[in-house]
Amino acid sequence: MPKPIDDTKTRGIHELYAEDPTQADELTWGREVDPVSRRGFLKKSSLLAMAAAVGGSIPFADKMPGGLIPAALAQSDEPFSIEGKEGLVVLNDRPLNAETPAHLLDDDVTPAKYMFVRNNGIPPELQSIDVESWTLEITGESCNNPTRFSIAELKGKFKHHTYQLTVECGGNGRAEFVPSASGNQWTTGAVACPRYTGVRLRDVLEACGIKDDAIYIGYYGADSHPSGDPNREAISRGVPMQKALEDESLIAWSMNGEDIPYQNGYPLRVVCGGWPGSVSGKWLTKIVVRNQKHDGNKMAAPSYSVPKHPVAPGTEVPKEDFITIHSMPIKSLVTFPKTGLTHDKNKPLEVRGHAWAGDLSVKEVQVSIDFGATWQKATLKDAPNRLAWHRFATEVQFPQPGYYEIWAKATDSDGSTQPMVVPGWNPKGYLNNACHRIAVQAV
Ligand SMILES: Nc1nc2c(c(=O)[nH]1)N[C@H]1C(S)=C(S)[C@@H](COP(=O)(O)O)O[C@H]1N2
Ligand SMILES: [Mo]
Repeated sequence: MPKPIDDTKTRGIHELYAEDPTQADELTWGREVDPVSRRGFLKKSSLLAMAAAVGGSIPFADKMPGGLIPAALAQSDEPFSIEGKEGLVVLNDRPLNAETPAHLLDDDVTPAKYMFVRNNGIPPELQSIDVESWTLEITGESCNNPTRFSIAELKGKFKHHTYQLTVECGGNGRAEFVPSASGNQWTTGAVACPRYTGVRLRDVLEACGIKDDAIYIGYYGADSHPSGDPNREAISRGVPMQKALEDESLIAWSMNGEDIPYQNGYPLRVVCGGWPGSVSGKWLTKIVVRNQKHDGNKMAAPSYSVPKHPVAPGTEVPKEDFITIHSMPIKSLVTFPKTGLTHDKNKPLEVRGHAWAGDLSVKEVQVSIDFGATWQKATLKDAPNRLAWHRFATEVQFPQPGYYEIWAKATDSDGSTQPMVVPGWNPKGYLNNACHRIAVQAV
């Protein structure tokens, strides 16, 4: 047996076993330790440090094989990263969901690598995606001439349009609701505003003939339901005809002048900016024109729906009392500086970010450094086009050293302003547009 552990000395658990050769021989884990990786942690540091790292003493420490990576560290210490999306915080890996820290959203146009990923199911395998043979079918009971287009045909037959479009998950900000709502615990990073190129949904639908009774469209994608059941879609949502026929509603094959990233829907996606991201179907294979509200997976309440009337936190809401979310509410994000900055109090500090307002535009952004007691107006740029976010910027000056918070508050063109506190609790935790706050130390 190994000797009793003396955790006051700086020596690794592996060394404890090394004093007993019989025991050590059985320790295959121990021999696989890579000294330069975080696994080396166990070799080089004391049991005390390991206990601190896992958040408590380890009563059975003497039974732990040398080099064993405590599960607590294996899970948290080695951040899982998505190819091409380094820097995103993974909230769930089955299905994959990852958000972008606020300071990585500072670009006017969100780079592909910083666009969040929200998957409801299992994407089609990348190797199985063949752009040449990919087709989009336009059909449904309210489509006169159901047609199947290759991507080359879409590109050849219809005029190309490029718009910068805000895509925000309806559940962005969910993490702040109390009582908490199930689902990805998004903080602030399920939003992006890249530039999409494609053809107008309207042009394609009109070419196929829209019947007079058409009221809704629905999309289908090539991803599969997490259960693997081929008869269930991962998600199949849509928008009322009026939204589908807007100039900015696109069937896009390109993002920022390149192929759409695999996780964001390569090779083809719908983009309807300003509405919950869930209406912008990825890996697009089919659009149906409907004479009723589309009834695909996640169209029905409580998915992407909120109570018709305000409810007390924790209330159980009957299905018939929900309405489907349409335009997203006014919101803003401070993207510079990064929260936690230490700043020389004698110098002004530039503060900047973005504000967006669903189908509306942004009228004003204000910034506060005194917990909302006073506000200063930021400079606000026009959006490059409808449904794109606006850039805001200002300078703040700290009166004395100490801890400050920078708060940003936007107002939309209808006069609605972001709330200071988490707004209307709802069962699924949608539409949290509370003011974003970041921390700064002035020295
Ligand atoms: N086919 C398909 N389309 C989809 C989804 C999906 O899981 N499958 N997720 C939706 C949701 S809920 C959101 S918020 C956006 C996210 O887009 P992104 O992953 O490109 O950021 O895609 C939407 N379109
Ligand atoms: Mo979403």
